[in-house]
Amino acid sequence: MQPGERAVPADDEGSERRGLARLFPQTPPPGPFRRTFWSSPLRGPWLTSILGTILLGGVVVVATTGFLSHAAYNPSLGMNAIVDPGRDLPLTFDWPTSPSWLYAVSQGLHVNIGLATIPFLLAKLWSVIPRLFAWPPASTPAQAIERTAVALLVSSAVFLFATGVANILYWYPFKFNFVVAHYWAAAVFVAALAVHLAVKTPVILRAYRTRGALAPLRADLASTEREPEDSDGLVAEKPADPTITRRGVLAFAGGGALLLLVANAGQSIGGPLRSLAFLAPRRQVADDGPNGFPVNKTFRGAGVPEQAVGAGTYRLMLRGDGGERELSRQDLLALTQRTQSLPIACVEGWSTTQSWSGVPLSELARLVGAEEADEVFVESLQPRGVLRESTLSRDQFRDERSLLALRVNGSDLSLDHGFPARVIVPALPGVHNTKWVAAMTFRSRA
Ligand SMILES: Nc1nc2c(c(=O)[nH]1)N[C@H]1C(S)=C(S)[C@@H](COP(=O)(O)O)O[C@H]1N2
Ligand SMILES: [Mo]
Repeated sequence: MQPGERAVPADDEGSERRGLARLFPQTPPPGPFRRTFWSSPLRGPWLTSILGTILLGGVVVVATTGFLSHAAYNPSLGMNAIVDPGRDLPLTFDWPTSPSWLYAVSQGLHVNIGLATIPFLLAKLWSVIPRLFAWPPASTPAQAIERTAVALLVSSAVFLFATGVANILYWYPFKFNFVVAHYWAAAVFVAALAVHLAVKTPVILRAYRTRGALAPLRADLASTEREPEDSDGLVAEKPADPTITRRGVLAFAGGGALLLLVANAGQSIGGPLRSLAFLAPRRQVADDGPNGFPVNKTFRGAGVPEQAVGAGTYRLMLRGDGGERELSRQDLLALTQRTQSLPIACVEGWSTTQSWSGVPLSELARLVGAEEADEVFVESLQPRGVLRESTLSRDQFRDERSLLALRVNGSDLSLDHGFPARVIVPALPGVHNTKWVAAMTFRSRA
């Protein structure tokens, strides 16, 4: 008979097994529920601790920048928030306009560190997989609560990474709204992680204290032995011979992380690295002229009516407390022009810095006596979709670098980049740099 399959005489049952354990048959079901099924000699509290520590570093960066991105959308303004602001978490603040690269860096970290974290998440899950089949599933109510938190932690983590990767690939195989689901899953993840850390910190510290924080990495294959028996059941009862060292496991996961970084980071960093990013959807650009930088949604894709952008027909509608103005593109070109080097930084993690020229938004506010307005509501000629509008804060439209851009890199904007006019604001998420602007309404909040 195998250890862990010990059969206890029936009359012993009541006395030996207490609490919740009595709800389950004493003998574990066959297969993965038996401890002997898991035979890797590497598993144990130390290996799980080192993988967990690296993973923690990654998820702290990803969660922080994730909630920062939500704040950067200025969810309290207009319809910026798809997550209902009434039921939002109190985690937002006035998103600044400086430094202008703030959102590009924050969101670049979110996406790229997120990708690099995936191999460590998989390695960590592999290291604890016997726990998934622990028998009985819970013996005490405290254990049941802890295991529920772990179930929420694992499922929210898998959900967040899977939906995040799908989103950066512009692939939507699901019916629910990505932003809402990703946001609330993140809230569940952070809460479950807090419980998990509270429970596991003593276990981690004990593993580092007894085994040495890094000492087990020094063992070569011949001296790779299983960890001492633990109460969590991670250590194999009948270990097989090792086929890889513990440092080999870390190097394998680290190599995967590096590969994912090379495959994607170029579209966030730009320059020659962009073409190297072999898995990044925004690594290629259609032309190499002044408008040769990534396009998120094309003119055709957005369904902007062609006649609306013609020289004879295009009018920008400006509204403010001090009146209304209608301006043709010629009128706009006759106003103060300023040139600014500013990034477009998309929530999907790619960014690109270009030299934009156009009319300062503060100048447009002045034209309709709206310098003191609280916000400006921007609408596109694009007929449909949530991306056809955005609302900018007062600090954003009053920043002297904020432009209604008419030209880029010394040429007229291309149709795909928003001709006749588009918004460019420092540190603003790309999505709110509205293209094909039709109207701007400066307004005060009641
Ligand atoms: N009207 C309109 N404006 C838009 C979009 C859009 O789909 N429609 N896409 C936004 C998004 S998500 C980004 S990242 C930037 C990308 O600008 P680009 O296509 O010029 O690179 O434009 C923003 N402006
Ligand atoms: Mo975007």
